[in-house]
Amino acid sequence: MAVANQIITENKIVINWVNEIAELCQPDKIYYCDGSEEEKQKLTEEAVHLGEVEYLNQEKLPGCLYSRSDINDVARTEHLTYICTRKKEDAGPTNNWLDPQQAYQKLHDTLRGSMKGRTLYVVPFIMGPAGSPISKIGIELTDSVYVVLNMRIMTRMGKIAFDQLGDSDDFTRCIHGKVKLDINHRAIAHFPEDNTIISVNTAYGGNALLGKKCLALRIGSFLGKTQDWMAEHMLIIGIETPKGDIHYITAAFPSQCGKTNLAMLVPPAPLKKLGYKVWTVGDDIAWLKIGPDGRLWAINPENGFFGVAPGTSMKSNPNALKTIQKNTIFTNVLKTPEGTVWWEGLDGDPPKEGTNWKGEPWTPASKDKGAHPNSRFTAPVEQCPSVSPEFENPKGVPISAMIFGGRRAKVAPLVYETFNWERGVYAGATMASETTSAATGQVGVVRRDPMAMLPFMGYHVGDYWRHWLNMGKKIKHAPKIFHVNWFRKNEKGDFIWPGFGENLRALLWVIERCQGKGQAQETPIGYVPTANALNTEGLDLSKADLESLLSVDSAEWQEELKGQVEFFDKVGDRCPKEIREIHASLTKSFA
Ligand code: OXD
Ligand code: MN
Repeated sequence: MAVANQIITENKIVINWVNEIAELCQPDKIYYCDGSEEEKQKLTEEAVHLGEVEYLNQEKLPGCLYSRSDINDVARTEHLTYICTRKKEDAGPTNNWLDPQQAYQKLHDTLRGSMKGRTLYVVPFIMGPAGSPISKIGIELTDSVYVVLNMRIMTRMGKIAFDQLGDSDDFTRCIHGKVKLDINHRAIAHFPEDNTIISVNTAYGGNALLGKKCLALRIGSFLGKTQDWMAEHMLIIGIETPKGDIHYITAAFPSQCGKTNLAMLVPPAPLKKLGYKVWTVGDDIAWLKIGPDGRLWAINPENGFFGVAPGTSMKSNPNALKTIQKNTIFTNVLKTPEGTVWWEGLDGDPPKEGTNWKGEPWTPASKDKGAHPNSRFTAPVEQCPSVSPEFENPKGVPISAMIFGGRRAKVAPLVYETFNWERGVYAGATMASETTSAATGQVGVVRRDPMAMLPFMGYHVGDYWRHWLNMGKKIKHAPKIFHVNWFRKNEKGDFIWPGFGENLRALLWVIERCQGKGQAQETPIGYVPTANALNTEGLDLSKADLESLLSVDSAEWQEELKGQVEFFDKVGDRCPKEIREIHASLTKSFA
């Protein structure tokens, strides 16, 4: 097989593996990515030539590219995502399982000869800052130049990764083949026991940028269990107080609950005036490890944002809009005749015409949406105006608080502090979100999504909860664990809490509690702020609204507890006894 450039590593294990996969896939060429600027230019030209991307208006959006995916390949396909552990029971009841032997055979058959006429790109990458004791190396072999261009934004990609790897074999083997983008033969398969991922017949980011969900969460969570660390679906922010000290918080929310918005939060005017600032470390994934000081330290393994475009506006997320003005890849949004982009929910009037995500002519009168609801931007973290000065720190940042949250019209109060680590794990394990009518046609259907990891746990959910409980015993100075709910509604069905930047007000109480301050009242689920403990200056919020936001209603919680136990039954024998015990104790408290 011809190698199109220099082989930029001497690692024999890597070279042999690349050759083995090339032998199987039969590409015309093998290309080793070095991650340089020149290479970026060259690969962009190649991608334009192949029709995988188009240039946008380079005056208005310098360095920005546009891509449209196959219309059957626009989102993660959870039903085609597999955890291939040797024992079926180790994948657990929330994952699809395939026998590893059979899966390798089937996927190798799919890949055989599938890269004829194409180039096989070798993409070495680091998840996490270079040289970090928490970071990991992956190497993705892909026949998609779109994937390469995205990976170069989303990870520290190129020679830097080979340099960190040296001659070690400690890297995740990631194989991605577009094949025919055939949904009927699509599979995203994880082999946690072999540190290997194979993804075929897809090019959608969440399925094909293998560093993200596949490595950083599914394989990462498995490695974390065996190596005493944690891979979580969490944003990381630093909140700077007027005194200048910075408190770092991680937060897990299910999809569509505003994680990226919270990660880039702009303080509302009265809090900004007081001197509060928010720093962005990550918007989607946190890797957490116990530091020599006994605290939990976090890095963002990613180097870019792969954010949902629709709904991103100056109101919801001004920092995201500022981040994506250059060097960004837009996928499946609307393209205007002048080569700019648009999506539903962006500020201002829609363009008079454009080409929609399917490549069809579009006007505001069209029945179809201009941008696909899951259309995305891929942008470098370093371009974010609120990027934390600690973003590249190999040590990571020390975590004071961890937050779980869901979308609940009732039940969960605006914010509460759990009594201890175990109770915090319980709050995460029982996380739930209500579906919206837009998504399912049914309002208020509660879906359990433990720790927002339901589709991302690389092993049995019960063992994952056990790992959380074990970690609590090992962390000397564990973060406090909180739960938030920005989505409570009044009888009229309107949101009570204003949300967006105002969420900082609840986070300030969280920080106060970490400092042993912040007034609270005790309830069976934990400590809830007293009505005067939250800074509500300048908010249009009546006393009754505030009381309702902070209420913990016995009847609602009795119902909630019934729903929780249904999920524990599904988890089965491996549901930790501590979880069952807390459930029993809560049931008693609310009786
Ligand atoms: C997700 C994402 O699907 O971050 O959670 O893309
Ligand atoms: Mn996510």
